[in-house]
Amino acid sequence: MALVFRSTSDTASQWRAALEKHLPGLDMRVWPDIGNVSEIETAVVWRSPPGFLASFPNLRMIASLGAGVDHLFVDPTLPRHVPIVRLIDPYMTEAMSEYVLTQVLRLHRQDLAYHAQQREQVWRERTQPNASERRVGVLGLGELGSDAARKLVVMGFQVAGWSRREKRLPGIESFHGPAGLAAIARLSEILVCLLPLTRETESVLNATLFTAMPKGAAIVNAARGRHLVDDDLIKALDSGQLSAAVLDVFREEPLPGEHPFWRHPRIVITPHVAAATNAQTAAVAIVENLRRLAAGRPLVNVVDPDRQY
Ligand code: NDP
Ligand code: OXD
Repeated sequence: MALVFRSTSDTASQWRAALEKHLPGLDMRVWPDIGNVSEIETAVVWRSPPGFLASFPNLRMIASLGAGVDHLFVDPTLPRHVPIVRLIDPYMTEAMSEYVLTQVLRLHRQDLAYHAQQREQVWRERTQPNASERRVGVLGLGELGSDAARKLVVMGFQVAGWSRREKRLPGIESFHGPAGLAAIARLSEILVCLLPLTRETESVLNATLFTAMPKGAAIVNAARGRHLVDDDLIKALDSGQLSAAVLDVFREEPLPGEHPFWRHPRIVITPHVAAATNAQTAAVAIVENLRRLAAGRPLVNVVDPDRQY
């Protein structure tokens, strides 16, 4: 069974070493040296161009090199009969929770405002609530969102979460469905987005949501750039409706030099690093599915193509 590997980052040699550690003798072909396309049965990809996956007539599994699979659904020729598996890696989950905790604590402790004061050499104490007085909302209670929400509870925050289906998680006030979105927005002083990008969640971070949030609230978007309506964010920050935004993901990446986010004093930018894929640990999840495929056993972490996540 030959495997084709194609990524936008230069990680093929790390992946070869990581996969061969578990599967010595693996026939891994790195694009563009892929040989006979009819020999390819599995594809391990990140942002492959439209048409690439459809070029393998005997494909039996598509594995995403990330947790998100929106990069696959933008391809109109995506072979719909081939199962898609996504990455669920405890290492990545921990990394995302570290990011969320870091950014929520920064916002909670008014780090941006103190940075601005430092630049102006202003010595002024700001009113500081405790975590137990701060309400944090998490959009998306999946692998990543539920871990981050749980750790925010441990930090003492009042935590609420939003999912598609109803959920019960200890210590977390849970909302679901379209009506639940307005409810969680109303109470979230800090709102973290960890949703998959689907036709239902695109542009969910918009003017209506920002208006529903408490005045002076802040957002953290570590999911996808297309969850956010960029102009709506700028307007909400400039009007004071929102006080700050931490953004790890953008509609266009790298973020173009002329984009107003770069220079906005109340926007913090990180370059899509919240939870980078780690070949060593992620290979374990991919190998598990390669073994299952070879043995004719059901795959795990399979994406529902209708839901797009
Ligand atoms: P999961 O599929 O495990 O979880 C998705 C969650 O979103 C679920 O709780 C799901 O609800 C909820 N959801 C989906 N659609 C809706 C909707 N229409 N309304 C309300 N809730 C909805 O995904 P992960 O937690 O593994 O990953 C989330 C995203 O994080 C990825 O898709 C990716 O885009 C992003 N990501 C970003 C990284 C970065 O470095 N910045 C790194 C890794 C991932 P339900 O539970 O009911 O199904
Ligand atoms: C992912 C990502 O989806 O890194 O894994 O964005």
